Amino acid sequence: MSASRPTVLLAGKVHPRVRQRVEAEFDAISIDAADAALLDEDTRKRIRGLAAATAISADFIDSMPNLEVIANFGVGYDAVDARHAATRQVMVTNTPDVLSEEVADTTVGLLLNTVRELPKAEAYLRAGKWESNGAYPLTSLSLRGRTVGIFGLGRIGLAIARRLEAFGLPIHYHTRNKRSDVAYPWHARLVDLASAVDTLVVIVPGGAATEKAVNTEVLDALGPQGVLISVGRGSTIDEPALIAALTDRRIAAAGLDVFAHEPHVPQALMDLPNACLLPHVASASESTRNAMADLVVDNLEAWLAGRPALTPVPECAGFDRAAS
Ligand code: A2R
Repeated sequence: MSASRPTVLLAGKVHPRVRQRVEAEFDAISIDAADAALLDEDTRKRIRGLAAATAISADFIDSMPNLEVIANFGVGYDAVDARHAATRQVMVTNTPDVLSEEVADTTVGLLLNTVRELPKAEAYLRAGKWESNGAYPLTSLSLRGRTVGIFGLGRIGLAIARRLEAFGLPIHYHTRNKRSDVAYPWHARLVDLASAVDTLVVIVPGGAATEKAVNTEVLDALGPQGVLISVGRGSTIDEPALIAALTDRRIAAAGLDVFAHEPHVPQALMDLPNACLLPHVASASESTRNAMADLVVDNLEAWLAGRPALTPVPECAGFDRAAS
């Protein structure tokens, strides 16, 4: 330990670039899980910064009396108790913007894969069936003629909307607050958005306010031609309700990159031919994950050097560095 180097805790499976930079720039300590029992009291008192790649509870925050900043890897920080951190004047940062375009690209790919069955068509070719059985069957679904509803028109939602607009598709959206900078029709209720469209893209944050928001009522409003694409958080979808709707063909298909209990994916979903499933890869390119890693460490560096955080979460946006 060096007196001039603040102590930073690496908790969970941190990205290698976060680890490398934190070890080079700070007095680094690593633990596999965010569990206070893994640290002795003296160590807990030394910790001023935390690079988080796992859930961070209020108790864990309280176990470190001199903690000043929690830098979350990812734009979604529902696993960090930011409200509690804020009451203790602990800054929480996330990694917005640097992943928006990548996630939007992946979302369009997932949508196309879901309606045009491209992964299945490739598997058909690789299995030699093109040669033995002839052409892959025509897909019952198409992107043509669809109307898209975006649930969550924030940074990523807007990047998705702009792409799908270029595909010639009308866009509607639902958020709590109507945006004044877009002309897309806004729906005050999610169920009304689902009724107005046949393709629903879910890109809201996780947490209590959105938990199981996409339920039976919303899926039935989407209807039998409906396609659900979920790229925000698995907690936002009522998974059993979705499985039932796909099984009964009350909606046509779903493309999912996120799940309620990752990395577990219910067998019932895996068995469904009308579900297109990805292992939470929307932002998972080397370049985008490196940019996220850099933003994590840049936030730690800034805050621990007495400068404002680069990307504070809204709960901590008003913190005055000089006052904390
Ligand atoms: O509701 P608003 O006006 O705050 O709009 C935000 C919307 N949103 C919601 N809409 C309906 N009901 C809610 N309870 C609700 N909570 C939030 O989601 C806004 O339009 C959007 C979030 O946008 P951003 O904060 O810019 O987040 P970003 O960067 O687009 O990422 C979204 C999520 C992350 O939280 C991760 O879970 C995932 O994408 O990667």
